[in-house]
Amino acid sequence: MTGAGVSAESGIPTFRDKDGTWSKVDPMWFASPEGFAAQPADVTAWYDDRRRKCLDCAPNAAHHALAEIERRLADLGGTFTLLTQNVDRLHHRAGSRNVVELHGSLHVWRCTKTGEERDDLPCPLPEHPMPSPAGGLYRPGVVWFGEMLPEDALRASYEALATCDIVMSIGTSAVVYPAASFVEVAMERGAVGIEINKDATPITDRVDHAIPGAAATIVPELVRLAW
Ligand code: BV8
Repeated sequence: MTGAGVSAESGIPTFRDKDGTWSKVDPMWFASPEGFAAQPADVTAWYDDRRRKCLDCAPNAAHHALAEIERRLADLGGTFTLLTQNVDRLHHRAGSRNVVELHGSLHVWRCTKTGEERDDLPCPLPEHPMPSPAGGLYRPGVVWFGEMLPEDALRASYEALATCDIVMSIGTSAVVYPAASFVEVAMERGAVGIEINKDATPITDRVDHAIPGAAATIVPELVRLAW
């Protein structure tokens, strides 16, 4: 499972590190249905700006190494499921195939009236907020606080957690639920738990192997040592 720390070395600010994405706005308000309802223009502009920055960034060595793990395990008849809290799609751009977007994507916009989703809207949007043809607005296609995660993403997650031999938590502060519970869900049934993160988190003392450091350094090293 990955978090914003995996994209940090691509130049995308994390959420909770100092100068992070959320040091500039109140996340519990901006990343919430109530915030969008009260300030649709500001919230739309904030997400549109983050989307533009993502498009200007490239996957880093951690993204590429995770895509390589998926390929190598497939060659051995194994499976690798990449659960990501990230909304930047850098894993897809690095070649990962079996990606589960737990919190949606900055590249998707959803009509508030019909639920229709688009990932082809111009960047930047011509106006904030962006009206939809059905007479609603296009809202960011991400999961806000207080919103359920997509059912298919939750199902794929719990299927992977129920069968994996190894569960890795990479670049996440492990504070946002239900994703923050995933490592322990897998470990409780016998998976080996590994954390790769710059700072200690609430799961650091609970995993089998806690490896402090930068994802773009450690994940490629993991691949080199394993193969
Ligand atoms: C839900 C999308 C049903 C939008 C985001 C149970 C207990 C307590 C609370 C709850 C609970 N269940 C639900 C809740 C409420 C809430 C929640 O968890 N609140 C927390 C804050 C306590 N959860 C929800 O509302 C979820 N919905 O469960 O529905 C429900 C609802 C209400 C009540 C009950 C049940 C929805 C959660 C999704 C919210 N949406 N974002 C957007 O992106 O704008 S969350 C946001 O945080 C992002 O998605 C982000 O991915 C996620 C986690 O952050 P991280 O990725 O971990 O990033 P962070 O900056 O925090 O950490 C980066 C880490 O990387 C750091 O540790 C750093 O050391 C490290 N790092 C930095 N650089 C590097 C590095 N590591 C390695 N290498 C580096 N180079």
